[in-house]
Parts: sequence; structure tokens; C-alpha cells
Amino acid sequence: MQCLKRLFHIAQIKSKLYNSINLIHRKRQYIELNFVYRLKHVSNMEFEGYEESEEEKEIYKQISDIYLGTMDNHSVFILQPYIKWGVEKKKNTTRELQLAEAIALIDTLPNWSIAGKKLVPLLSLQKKQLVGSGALETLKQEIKNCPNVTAIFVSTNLLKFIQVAELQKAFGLPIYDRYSIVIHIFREHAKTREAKLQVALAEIPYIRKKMVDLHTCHVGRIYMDEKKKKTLEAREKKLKHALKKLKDHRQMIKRQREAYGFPSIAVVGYTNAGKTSLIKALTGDASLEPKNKLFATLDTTVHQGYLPNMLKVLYIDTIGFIQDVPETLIEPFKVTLEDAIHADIVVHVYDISHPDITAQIEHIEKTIKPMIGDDKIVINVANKCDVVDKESLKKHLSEDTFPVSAVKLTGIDLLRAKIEENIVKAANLITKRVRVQLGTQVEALLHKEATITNVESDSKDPQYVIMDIILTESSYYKLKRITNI
Ligand SMILES: Nc1nc2c(ncn2[C@@H]2O[C@H](COP(=O)(O)OP(=O)(O)OP(=O)(O)O)[C@@H](O)[C@H]2O)c(=O)[nH]1
Ligand SMILES: [Mg+2]
Repeated sequence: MQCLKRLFHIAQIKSKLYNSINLIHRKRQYIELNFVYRLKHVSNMEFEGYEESEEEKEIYKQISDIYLGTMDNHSVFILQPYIKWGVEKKKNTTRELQLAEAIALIDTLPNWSIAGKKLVPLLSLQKKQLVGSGALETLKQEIKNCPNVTAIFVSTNLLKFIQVAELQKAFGLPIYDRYSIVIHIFREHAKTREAKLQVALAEIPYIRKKMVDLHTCHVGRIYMDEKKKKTLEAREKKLKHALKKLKDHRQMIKRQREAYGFPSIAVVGYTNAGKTSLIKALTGDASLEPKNKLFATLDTTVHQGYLPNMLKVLYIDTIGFIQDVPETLIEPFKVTLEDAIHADIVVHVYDISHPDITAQIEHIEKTIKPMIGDDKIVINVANKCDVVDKESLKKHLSEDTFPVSAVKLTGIDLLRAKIEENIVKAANLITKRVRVQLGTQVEALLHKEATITNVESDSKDPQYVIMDIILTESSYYKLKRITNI
């Protein structure tokens, strides 16, 4: 009888404990949801800091239309130059794969279509007309024979002004290079104020370069350039100032985040590799919308998720990378990216089904390595495993890479477990086993400040439980001041 009573008592305590853990988890979720929400929308805040007169707007529009081209709907003929041999020849990709990426870039622009495409062999990218006069004539004929071409996209990172002018003259059509196409995609996809400012800032070096080229090749009227130059300078200064204001605010949020101590995981990778999809799979956040578009994500956003031990973590979605664009294009986005990469763990996700995978991985490693320290934990994730055969999986899967499918949700649990395995060290968390009396202030504090990963009743005394807990350093010292844990 005595024994039964005791068992009943323990069951009652367990049920009370379970209910209180649940209640506290729900409360925390509510508080934390708001917290993530604030983080997500920080970039959308209104701020005083960027104002432009109507005249300045008009002048900038004129310059931008001349040098960057307009967003009119176009039926494009793609020229994919490739270097046949020598130092400029690309070694880790093929001309066909470069052309495929050029096609994907145009497909990303709404209402743009592809009228035709051609690989163009070159000895160097420096020639005024890119190709010799014989080849130019053949190209002109080919483009003429192709119906409805309204623009030409030369898929090289940056053309000189003289090259644009010469090709424009030869074909009688507007000319775009990769920089200008990516800018148009950015303009299309930028949603928050921060991304819009970053895109606007990324346009300036392009326009400036074209203006300087124009100046040096003595085409056009130089006195006109002075006014444009001044407008450009003023705009750049204002944009930087406005971004700095945002950055200050972001850093304040970052400090707050650090004070809360939620461990964070930045997800980085090539554009379209499945970063957003992976975060959606890890968190179940239905608001995330993965898209089969390049640079669908331009804004850094934060999403909450739970590890198997119920530890709450924040996943940070980031802008994707692309090869063959000048550094200045992503420069304004670097600040946000660097903020994100300061996370406790970096997950590098790549698309294992992509034929250009080797070049893409190399590009990411080269770009992010200087941004992260040597001691940062980087977890490599091979996504889209559902669409590759076993052979290619074997070929591109190194020992330390996690194969997953963000869409089919395979490998996601293992990835969560891997993150869990590393997060305690990466985020300087403290794990402890403590004996706590039920119903006390210490118990309440632990529920508030720590993640409780396991609870066992104490066999020696039913009024006590043994808890396994994870704490941030700040919570640990806070608790230590009040209790004797
Ligand atoms: N088959 C398959 N498709 C996937 C998988 N993960 C993502 N995709 C698709 O790949 C495309 C790009 O996915 P996103 O998650 O938007 O990629 P991202 O890396 O965030 O792209 P950006 O934000 O544009 O840089 C979408 O069409 C997804 O549905 C996967 O595991 N398998
Ligand atoms: Mg994305």
C-alpha cells in the first residue's frame, strides 16, 4: 500500500512537471516568436536618412538608363564568350555550363525571353568589338536572322564602355553584361529597404566605371559628365549614410540577440542551391518561399527552430553567391553577410545535382573563407540528393558532407543532430546535471533561463528531480548569483 501511494505521488509530480515544462515552453515560444519577428523586419523599418530631390532622381534615372539599360521587357540573344586557351581560360567549368547559367539569369527576369544563344570563342576579352571583324559579320547575320531580338546579353562579368558602344553600333541593339543583368534581378527581388539601398549602392561602381571609360575614350560631351559625376557622388554618400544608420540598428539587435544567447546558424551557398528550402525543412517555417530563381533571397532573415534536445536556435537565411560578377556588385551586401556569418555555426549548402558543382563549391569556399575565422565550425550539406543517382552522389560527396533533400526532408534529422553535437562548443553553452527541489524558485528559474533536456525523478526523495540542462554563459552566471547550481 505504502509503495503504491509513493508511485502515485511520483506520477502526480511527473505530470505536474510535464505540464509546467509545456506551459513554459509555450510561453517561451510566444516571447521568442516576437523576438524573431522583430529581427526579420528590422530592415523594413522606416528611417530618416535617405532623401533625394526630384531633380536628383531624374538625373540619376537618365544616367542609369544610359549605362545600366532599362528594365523593358526584352527578347534577348545570349552571347556566351569563352576563352580558348591561356591564363584567362576557365579551368573548373565548361562553356556549356557557363551558357546554362547565362540562360538561368535571363529566365529569372520576369517578362524577358530568350530569342537565341551562341557560344563565342575568343582569345581575350579585351578587344573593342570582342571578336574579329569576320566573326562580327557572321554574328550580325545570325542575330538578324533570329526573329524579334530586342537586346543582346554578353555573358561576361563587365564590358568596357567602348565595347558596349561598339557592339551597340554593330548590332543596333542595347547591350547588357552580367553585372547589369544581375543588378536588374536584384532590383526586381529587393523587398526590404535595406536590400533596396544595397542594390542602389551596388549600381554606382558600375555606372562610374562606364562613365570613366567614356571619359577616357573621348566619346561624348565631358561637361555633361561633371553634373552626372556629382549626382553620383552625392547619391553614393547618402546611400552609405542611410545604410550605416541601418547597420547601427542591426548591431543593436545583434547585441540583444547575443544577450538572449540563442545560438545561431548561418546558411550560406551558391544561388539556387536550396538555402531557403533547407531552413524551411529545418524549422517548418511556412512563411518561407523557396523559388526556382537566381537571387530569390536578397534579404538576410532569421528563423527559429528546435534541435532534438529542445534547444532553440536561430537559422539565418542569406543572399546567394554567383561566379563571374565583379566584387563591387556584392560589396554592399557583404556587411549583412558578414553579420550573418558571425553566427555560431555556418552551414554551407550546395546543389549536388548541379552539373557545375565543382566550380560552385570552389567559388563559395574562396568567397567565404576570408570572411570567417579558421576556428568557425562549417558543416557542408549536399542538397537535392533526391534528384541524383548513387554514382554522382559518391563522386561529389566528401566524408564530412551531409547528404540531404530539403524538399523530400531526407537527412534533415541527421543534420539537426550534427548541429546539436556542435552547438554547445560553438556557442560556448554550458551543460549541467542539477538536483532541484520541485516547486522552488530555483526550479522556476531553470525553466525560464535554461533548456531542460532531461528530467528524472530522484529515487531518494520524490520532492527532488535530476535535470540535465543547457545554459548560455550569461544565464549560468545569473543563476549562480541567486542559487547554488
Ligand atoms: N529536387 C529538389 N529541389 C530542391 C531541393 N531543395 C530546393 N530545391 C529547389 O531548388 C530551387 C531553389 O531553392 P531555394 O531554397 O529558393 O534556393 P536558395 O539557395 O535559397 O536560392 P536563392 O535565394 O535564390 O539564392 C527551388 O525550386 C526549390 O524547390 C531539393 O532537396 N530537391
Ligand atoms: Mg533563398
